[in-house]
Amino acid sequence: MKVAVVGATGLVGTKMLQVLEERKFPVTELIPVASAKSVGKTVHFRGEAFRVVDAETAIQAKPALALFSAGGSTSLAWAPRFAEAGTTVVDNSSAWRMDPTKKLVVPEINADVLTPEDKIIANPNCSTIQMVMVLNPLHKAYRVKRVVVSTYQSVTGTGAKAVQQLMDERAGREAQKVYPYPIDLNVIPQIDVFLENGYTKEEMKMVNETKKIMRDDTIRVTATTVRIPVIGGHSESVNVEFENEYDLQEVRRLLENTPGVVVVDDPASSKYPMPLCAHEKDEVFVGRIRRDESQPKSLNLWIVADNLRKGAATNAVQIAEYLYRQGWLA
Ligand code: 11C
Repeated sequence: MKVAVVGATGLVGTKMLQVLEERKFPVTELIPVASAKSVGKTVHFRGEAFRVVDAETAIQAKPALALFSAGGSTSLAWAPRFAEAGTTVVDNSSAWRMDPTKKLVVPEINADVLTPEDKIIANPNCSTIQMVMVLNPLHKAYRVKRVVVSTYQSVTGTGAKAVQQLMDERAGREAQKVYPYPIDLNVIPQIDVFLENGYTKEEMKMVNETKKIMRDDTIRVTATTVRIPVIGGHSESVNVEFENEYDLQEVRRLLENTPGVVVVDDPASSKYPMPLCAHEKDEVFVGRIRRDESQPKSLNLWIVADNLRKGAATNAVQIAEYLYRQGWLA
């Protein structure tokens, strides 16, 4: 199958190539696409070098699938053009996620919403994906009423320039600032732009995308999203209030039996999820599972995942695998 990767030279695009290769996705022809300044560069896939082309050239090649990770404005401009040419687009930007005509998919949770007619499919925000992977089985068992989440997010979520800022600051070199402040030895309680309600766009993504993926508008979410000087994964402190009483051992069993989720929770031997351990892993890790003793039917969790993998590239490729298994990729 002909597969285009749009934004192939970025952090997520590079990871998409890696994940397609690792998971042996049946790519017969790879078409790496990037902006004008990267056209002509090469990317590597299965040990071969591929020349980066522009979007127009890629459309003419009529790929069956295009994985997009090139930002919202590129997706708005180009995803419909690919779709018109018969390509199915899995888009990692925020452009289409809350469009009621587009599906927002975490395959383990709601792949069943997809149909052969879906030509532009949205991949959720990384911090939302790892949270709903853990919340969804608990919602089925006890009904989630309210979630209070604080995130500790890796600089890889911003992109290669942010990783460079952190590394330059750490090495004492002159750093080009992607963030408004130094990120090394700092914590920045702002991810993306502020909205009129005082929340950031990242925070409202967690509120709105959670309801859409879990198909329940009654779930109340409040979020504080924070950038920390870490690479390797996003971490989240999550407090959940349920409609129904739960049993702590059953919560553990439910999570242990959830595909894609790994419980790492042995406080006696200081075992809990950390970005250092989640880095380059496809699973979502959960630990520090404990009762919120301040109010009934409430639970505290600590959730960590590699934001470039399950939070982006792996989830997108899993959507593509689902479409392929259904026979919907022409
Ligand atoms: C971050 N979550 O860590 C963001 C990156 O809507 O796909 C992904 C933004 C998005 O900065």
